[in-house]
Amino acid sequence: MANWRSTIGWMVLGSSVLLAGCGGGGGEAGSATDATADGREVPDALAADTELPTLVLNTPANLAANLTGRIDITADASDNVGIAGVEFQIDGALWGDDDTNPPYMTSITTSRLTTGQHVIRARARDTSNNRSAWVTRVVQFGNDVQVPEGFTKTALVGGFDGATSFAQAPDGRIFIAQQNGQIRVIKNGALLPTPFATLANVNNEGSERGLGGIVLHPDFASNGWVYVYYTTTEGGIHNRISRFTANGDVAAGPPTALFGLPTLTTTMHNGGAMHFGIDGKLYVGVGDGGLGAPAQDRTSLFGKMLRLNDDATIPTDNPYYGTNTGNARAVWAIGLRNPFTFAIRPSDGRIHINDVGQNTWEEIDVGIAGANYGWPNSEGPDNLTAAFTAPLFTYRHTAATPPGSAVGGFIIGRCIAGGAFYPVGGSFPARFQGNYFFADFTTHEISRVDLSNGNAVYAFAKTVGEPVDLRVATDGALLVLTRNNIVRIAPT
Ligand SMILES: [Ca+2]
Ligand SMILES: [Ca+2]
Repeated sequence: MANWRSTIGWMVLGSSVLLAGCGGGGGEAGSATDATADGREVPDALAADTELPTLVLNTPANLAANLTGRIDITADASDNVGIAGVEFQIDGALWGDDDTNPPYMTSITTSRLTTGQHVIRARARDTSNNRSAWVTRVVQFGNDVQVPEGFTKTALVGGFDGATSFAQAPDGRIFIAQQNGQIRVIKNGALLPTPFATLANVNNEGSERGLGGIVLHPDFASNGWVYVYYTTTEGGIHNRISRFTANGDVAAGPPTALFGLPTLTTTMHNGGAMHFGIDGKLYVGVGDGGLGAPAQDRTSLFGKMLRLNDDATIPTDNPYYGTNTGNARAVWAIGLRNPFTFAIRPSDGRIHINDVGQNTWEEIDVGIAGANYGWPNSEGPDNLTAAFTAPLFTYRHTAATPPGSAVGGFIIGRCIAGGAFYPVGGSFPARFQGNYFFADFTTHEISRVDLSNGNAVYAFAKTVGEPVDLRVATDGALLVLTRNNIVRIAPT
């Protein structure tokens, strides 16, 4: 059927190409020659063809859902002179060679790519190498495919009790934070029986309090510093950043408390993610504590990204250093609900903040000093004003009507948790490099943002367990931390 439509389409368009070649069909052949400025006439063949070709993508339909089996991607193209070929892309990468003969088409067996959203594009090229704009179709593949063709997914290490965050040392060891306050170490692929440390006086009431974040100092190999973010009962229940020093595979002693956050009044939205920027500063995601409004108060530490020196003193170039006082001088960006995870791109320091949503939307925000991401006045694309920095990408909690038609397309979830930039030069194929990967705790899906193709988002993988964190490992694999194990995804 698809081929038939394409063929008929070409026949119609082929006629129009002929008509165009005949000077509009008037028989006058008026375009056979053109006058130059000095009155000489030159044949058309020597005049540059600057008119772009056009393309119509016939199948699949935009927002086609639950596609299974083999699907045809079919297009018609037309041009004032002639079509040289049509290029097809799937998820931002060329799919096969140019089709140089009508009917223009390619096909894909849907089971080759992960179940979920994919983006199909086509454009035409004329005989003078002019190209049409890309024509895009956002579609959803069905089946039950959990990694794309060419990748394998393996359960690396399990046995964790409520994991929340992880970090990898340059020597390959992986440090796991458990919500109950225990820090575990994976060495040579095995979970060591003796914990690195067990925090005293941890409060892990509700589903969100407890040990929520762990990060290693950039010079960990020489100083052994391990930072944790956890809810302590000491001095009133509040979140705290403390620092251990490693002695081999265990902590040398109790941690040093470095930075205290305000007393908590609910168990919700504790944040806890920590990473070092390429500026050597410690960035910290702090939730709104279930309170909402303080996220808009730049003098409150709730609902913020903080920026600290590695000894938890406050950098004097922070955006509110001069206007805030005390610990509030650490505020770096405001208007967040629960930035439970974020990521920093090693190549240039770009920051993506994953802010967990309340009513309708999950969002990825680009980290900017002094930015206001809107919460609780704004969530996702709703109620944005000029005062708020809009998300880079946002996806709904429930499907739109029709499915895929709202911002975020077919990506659905209720709790964004885990983000990682895949580096250029890593072991993944080129089309995955430079992408930003993020996970959703509730759907177990891992998607990727194609930053070089208009931030299009494609389904990448799905795990059995609930993802809480993502990391690109030292060997180039993508590691997914779930509540009870680490899943390793890498090219076969
Ligand atoms: Ca042309
Ligand atoms: Ca927002």
